[in-house]
Amino acid sequence: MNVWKMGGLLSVCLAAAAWADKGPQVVDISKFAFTPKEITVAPGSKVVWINHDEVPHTVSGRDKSFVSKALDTDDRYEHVFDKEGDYAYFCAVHPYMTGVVHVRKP
Ligand SMILES: [Cu+2]
Repeated sequence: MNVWKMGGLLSVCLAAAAWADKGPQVVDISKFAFTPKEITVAPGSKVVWINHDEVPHTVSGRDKSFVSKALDTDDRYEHVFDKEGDYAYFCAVHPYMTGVVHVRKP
């Protein structure tokens, strides 16, 4: 294998590592909304929701693959998404609050 090829492979590996090492993706729950409303993460990524409102909210997956308890102020809920797909969720207390987690290979 020549040096150029190795360099190319190395940068691909580094790019993949950088993606995986981004740490948990945070969704803020504030003013009765999920922000950002849509996020895209790589398989195996952890997503953390934090409730900044003074009222309880939940994070409830439409397919029920992830469902939080009622989150009080400053409570957080985390879930690791292993499989690719589009995961729509809502707040069970306020069903008009919706969001989506897209899980895609980088
Ligand atoms: Cu809510």
